[in-house]
Amino acid sequence: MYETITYRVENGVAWLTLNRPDKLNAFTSQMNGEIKKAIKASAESDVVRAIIITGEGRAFCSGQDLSEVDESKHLGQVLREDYGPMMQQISRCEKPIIAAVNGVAAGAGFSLALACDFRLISENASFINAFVNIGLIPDSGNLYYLTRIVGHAKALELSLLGEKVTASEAKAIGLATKVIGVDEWNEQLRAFAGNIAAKPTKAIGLIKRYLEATYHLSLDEYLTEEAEGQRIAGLTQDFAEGVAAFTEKRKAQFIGK
Ligand code: T3D
Repeated sequence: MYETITYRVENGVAWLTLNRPDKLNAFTSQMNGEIKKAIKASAESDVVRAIIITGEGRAFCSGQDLSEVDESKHLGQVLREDYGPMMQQISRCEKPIIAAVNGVAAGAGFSLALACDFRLISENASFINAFVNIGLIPDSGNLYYLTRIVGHAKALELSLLGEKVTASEAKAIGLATKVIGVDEWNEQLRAFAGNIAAKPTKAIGLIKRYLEATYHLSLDEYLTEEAEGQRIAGLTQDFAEGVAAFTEKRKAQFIGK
């Protein structure tokens, strides 16, 4: 079913592992399609409440496979047909998505990590906005997210210099949610994903949607939209459970509905 990634669901968490370690998990068109298929399956699943994207071997993802050039398409077409839809799918997914950055994330691999909701990074991880090193501009939503995450000046610096950002630098500039030691990697990743998967999933989806809307709407428009979002949240079983648990002074057991 999948050849360039592996996909499994464990305890409400979908694990998407990019699986071309010899090429540092560089994107081929096939891998691009399989990631989108797995994200769609996770988004539509009744049991999945959090998604982890990670890489096999020593890298997270080295971006577009530079040995696979489709002569029949120009790069704009590749972005419109392959990468753009992936970034839209991640943005519109109403479940939390964690980039578990186990090693280097370069080019569109960096963009993929930026588009996710959290970046848990190994102490061995690094980021490279490698596009400028081969004469391209950062793509796949890279500048859109990078500016929001680290601010204009830092985004410009990383994009123009194309140099390696170490894990500790990434943490210092706000790129990483958390830096995890190699020995604790699996345990901490599972704990983080388990914690977010146990939260009220519908509310999380709405928070993602409305936070994004703040960038496009006027305050008046936003307040109207926000009221609709809260109407929806207020109808969930998790809201009823949250209030009951508070009143009864116990921990809430959310079911994601
Ligand atoms: O269609 C379009 O092109 C538009 C879309 C563009 C989106 C993009 O992502 S453009 C940016 C593409 N990515 C890059 O430019 C990064 C290229 N890779 C690197 O700069 C370095 O490999 C790294 C800094 C990521 C890691 O360096 P290092 O020294 O740890 O490893 P390495 O020795 O360079 O790589 C190991 C192997 O992976 C090597 O193969 P070999 O010699 O052992 O057979 C290398 O060729 C291969 N590899 C690494 N990255 C890619 C790759 N092969 C194909 N494509 C790659 N992106």
